[in-house]
Amino acid sequence: MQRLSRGTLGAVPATVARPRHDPASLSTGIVHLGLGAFARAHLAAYTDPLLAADPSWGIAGVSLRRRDTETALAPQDGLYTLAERDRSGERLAIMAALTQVVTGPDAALGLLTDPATRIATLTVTEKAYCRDAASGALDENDPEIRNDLAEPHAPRSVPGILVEALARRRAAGFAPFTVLCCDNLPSNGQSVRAVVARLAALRDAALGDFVAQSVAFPNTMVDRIVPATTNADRAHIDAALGLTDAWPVLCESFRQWVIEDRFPQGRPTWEASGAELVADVHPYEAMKLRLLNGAHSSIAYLGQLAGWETVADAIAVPALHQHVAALMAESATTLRLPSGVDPQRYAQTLLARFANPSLHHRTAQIAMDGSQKLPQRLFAPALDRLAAGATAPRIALGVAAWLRFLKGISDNVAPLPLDDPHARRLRAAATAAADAAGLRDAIFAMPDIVPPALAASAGFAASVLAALESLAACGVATTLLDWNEHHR
Ligand code: CS2
Repeated sequence: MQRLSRGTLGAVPATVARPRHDPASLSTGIVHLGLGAFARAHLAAYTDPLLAADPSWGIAGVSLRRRDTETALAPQDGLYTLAERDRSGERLAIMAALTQVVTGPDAALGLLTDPATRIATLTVTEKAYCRDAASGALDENDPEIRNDLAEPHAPRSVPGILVEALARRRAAGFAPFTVLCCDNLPSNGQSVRAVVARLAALRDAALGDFVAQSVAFPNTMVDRIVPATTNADRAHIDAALGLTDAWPVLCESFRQWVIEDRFPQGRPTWEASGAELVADVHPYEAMKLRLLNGAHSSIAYLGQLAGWETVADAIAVPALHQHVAALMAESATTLRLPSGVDPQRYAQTLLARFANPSLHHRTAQIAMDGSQKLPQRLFAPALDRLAAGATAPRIALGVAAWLRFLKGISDNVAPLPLDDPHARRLRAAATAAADAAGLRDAIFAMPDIVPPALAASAGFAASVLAALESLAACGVATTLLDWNEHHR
């Protein structure tokens, strides 16, 4: 079979949507760091239809470490298939928004210092920002950050690469690019600004002031469920195309992008693709992180313990469905909702999206990097509930499931691998704990992960302990029934 590429685009069947622009006409206006499946299903999908009108917003994609994306997509001229799946079926489209696909910090610096680059977009996952997860401050002890302070011109971390690129542009008299974080961090623009400005200031006070004053870091809320591509997906797409596509991306048809409109160097007209450009992203972002992602993480840990492989498998269990709905209702009380949004409708839509049977979104995928995700997904709404004098039993169950997951043994005594930047420390503490209280106390004593104010709440600690003891004694299924009966 021939490979998908510019030269074979003509062979793509008419049932597959093709780009309306000539891929060869593009120039690079955006440099994207972290070219994973999510960015290819979200940023690229919003940008692709705009390129016929303005080909100067092509995206150069950079993978910072692994060469596998470049190996897959460079021979395809950056083209790949996007498959949107829902209950009504599957729609395929060839995406042609990438001008090039490269690997490594040097390649990133080369692109970021090109004066034609006006926006640097990022989906590098939470841990790549080298933040202290609980406080959000730059982790100055992170080995990569120490490296980037010692060798500022050969950076390895994401903050280090951004600082060095901004410093080189400043020295050359080029305007800085806008930094658009598309990761699920709280106040993501502000959060990234804090770590980048701090690292710049540690290098040189004037550079720190420049980053803080002259670089725009708009906040955004990004949303689309994009499971990792499997070999079965590849085979399916190849058969549909009649061409080989080494790395297609599958996703749900739903998508949402809310962006703070602050782009001093201009931006694509993303609103023409359905993005919402607003003055204040926070209400959208908190709603999404606490309701969608908070539910996702809870489902992931409960699902891993119970042996539910995918989100759809888990949400099909009535007791879990009921628990997730109650969890969303609990967390929703902490939100300042965006105007015009009905939280119940939003929650219903989420439950329907989770039930999408064609996505095969694995609970193991979502369970990764819990130490980086739970602060904004579960700990923050729990703290807000406590501050309002309320309890948080549904959130406590998700936290307990995570704690038990850290021990690495499912209800059926299957091993559960731990993929987390703090895996060694977390697993060691969880394994050493003699009982449920010891497990909770050991992890709650890590202030860079669990906010001390939450750990110090006797009521929350008691809820977590009750959930942990129930999970240990009766497993996930019975605990859910019990929670649904006792925490209405
Ligand atoms: C998920 C997210 O893997 C995870 O942690 O919760 O990737 C989620 O699918 C997206 O944020 C949906 O927009």
